[in-house]
Amino acid sequence: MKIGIVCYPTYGGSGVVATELGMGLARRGHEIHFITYRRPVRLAHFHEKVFYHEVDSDDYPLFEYPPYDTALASKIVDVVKYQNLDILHVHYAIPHAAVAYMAKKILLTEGRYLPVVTTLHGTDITLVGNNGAFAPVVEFSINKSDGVTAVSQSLKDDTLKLFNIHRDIRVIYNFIDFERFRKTDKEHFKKIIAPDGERILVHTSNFRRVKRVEDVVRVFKQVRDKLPSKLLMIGDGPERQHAERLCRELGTCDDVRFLGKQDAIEELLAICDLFIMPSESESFGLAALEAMACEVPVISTNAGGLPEVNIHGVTGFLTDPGDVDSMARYAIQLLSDEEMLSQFRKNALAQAQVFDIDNILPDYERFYEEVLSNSAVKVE
Ligand code: GMT
Repeated sequence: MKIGIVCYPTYGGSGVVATELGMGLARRGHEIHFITYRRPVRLAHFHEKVFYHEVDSDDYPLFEYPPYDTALASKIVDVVKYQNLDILHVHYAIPHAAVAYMAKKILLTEGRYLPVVTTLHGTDITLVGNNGAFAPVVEFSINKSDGVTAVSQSLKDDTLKLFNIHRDIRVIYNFIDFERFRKTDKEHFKKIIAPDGERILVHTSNFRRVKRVEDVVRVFKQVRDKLPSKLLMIGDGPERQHAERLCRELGTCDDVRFLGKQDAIEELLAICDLFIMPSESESFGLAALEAMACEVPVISTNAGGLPEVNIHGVTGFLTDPGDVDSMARYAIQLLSDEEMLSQFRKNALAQAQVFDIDNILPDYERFYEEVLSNSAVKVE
């Protein structure tokens, strides 16, 4: 198949999933055309079946806000026509699903039907999408897509609850590539971070409010009061400065390292003992899955789709959002019991294997085929 992929090219989970999906589909013989405003961060290597089309929206003095949506729609029309795409897969509803609808309408005037698949990732529904500023367009463009997927059952349920949707939504989970995410021996590196054999806790995110990063610091403070330990904070975003300030207030700075954005996250996860994800809302929790694939158990909240990934008492523990004391209690329990920790590491890996890229990618292929066979040319 010739597949167009539209996504955010940044460090966000939706862009990561879109890029890994495209690369995986290319390895399976499909021709993939990424259409974005910048080369996606994980699109690092050349592949003969992968193409990248950059959207450039000209800066003109009249525009206070450059009309990106218009530029993207024009680019989609151009790529579909000249690369002869079979299907377009857009990731994150805003604005991609609406833009895809516009491109589809333009192509219809030329007698060409473009089947569009929209994948809902989380905040496009739970935080941003149901905000009055976007809701009518999100609802309309979900209903107008030829196929819609959600990354967890929880996100599907939320979508049906928050919007008036009269079409099916298929759950296709996030996935993990074990070629990259697996535990490797990084003992030398571990000695630098934890020279006296301290336990290593880790958090990775885009440090947005929804991630509750200050809870990570508070949990760590309680753990470190009981056990020699270190904390790695990976990623960057608006809440980072608050977390750093809190470290100073709590006197934990010597044991906390803010590493900023990192490309080789798997190398850092390889030395960690426990992943903390205290999110207020989380449709799936790809970062937790990446940790589990590297045999790192997870303490997370029970928000959104997290219980579909992290199994309480098996691969880690779940608490209500904001329940820092329970998170700390579970962390101390797990990190002070070598046998339990080792069992949880194995369980985490086994659960991560359910989401192996080789299991999930065929679901997308089958879904594309279904959508293609259901798509009939219709001019509205
Ligand atoms: O906030 C993020 O984690 C980024 C965000 C995105 O859309 O870029 O991630 C969402 O999509 C990921 C991939 O499907 C999911 O694994 C994350 O759980 C989801 N984030 C939230 O729901 C907050």
